[in-house]
Amino acid sequence: MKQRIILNLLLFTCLAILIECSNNSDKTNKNINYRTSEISIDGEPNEMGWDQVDWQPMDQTWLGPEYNKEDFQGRYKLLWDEKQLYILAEIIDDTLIDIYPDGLIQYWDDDCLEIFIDEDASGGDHQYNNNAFAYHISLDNKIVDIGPDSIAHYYDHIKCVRKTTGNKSIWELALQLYKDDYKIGQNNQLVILTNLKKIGFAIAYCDNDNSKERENFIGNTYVKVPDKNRGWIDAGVFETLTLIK
Ligand SMILES: [Ca+2]
Ligand SMILES: [Ca+2]
Ligand SMILES: [Ca+2]
Ligand SMILES: [Ca+2]
Repeated sequence: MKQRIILNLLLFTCLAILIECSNNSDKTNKNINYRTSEISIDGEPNEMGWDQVDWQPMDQTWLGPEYNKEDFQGRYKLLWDEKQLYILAEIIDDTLIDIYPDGLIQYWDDDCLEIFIDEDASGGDHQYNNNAFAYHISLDNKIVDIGPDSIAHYYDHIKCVRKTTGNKSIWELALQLYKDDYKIGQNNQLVILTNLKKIGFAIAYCDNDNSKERENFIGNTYVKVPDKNRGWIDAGVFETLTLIK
């Protein structure tokens, strides 16, 4: 009897460890490959470069109740070259809505793709500074983040083309990186990317189908703390990725 209790305890411990490991995707040992072909930002992922990298899942619920596969499915790929990071996102969403036409008002409550980038993988607070950026990309291609003045601003750091067929959208993006001393309206120096450079990265989708506020917020990375909607404040929840040539 005693042996059976010990065995059960051991099994339970192993199971708990396995669940923790599967939830907590390795945030430090992921790589981004250098593009093996030119990437044309046209919403058509027909480049050889995209074929040669694997899809990564967007399946971590940051906000909202459970959802089904008709409501949302998301996955993404990444590539880089010296001047930009390339992002391909495939989103299945049953209803696309843009109920707040002013791009600077409640933009997170419309369907939008969100890209989080921390140029030097420093982690830390970025709510009202440029230690990291949280770009919201709307269905009509407006790129918005909150600036150090705590006001939402448009940015031109991302070129994005979305093509939607039925319930599937392909978002193809090229993103330029800037240092934490970035200043709105000034002549900022683009960061030149290099082999083995580490960056902080996360991607998420705000899914709204027929509500005043977004119904779900689904990201790519497991957030340990109970408040999982931390990406727009804390770059410490991003994944650290290494650029590999
Ligand atoms: Ca393309
Ligand atoms: Ca949906
Ligand atoms: Ca930083
Ligand atoms: Ca939607």
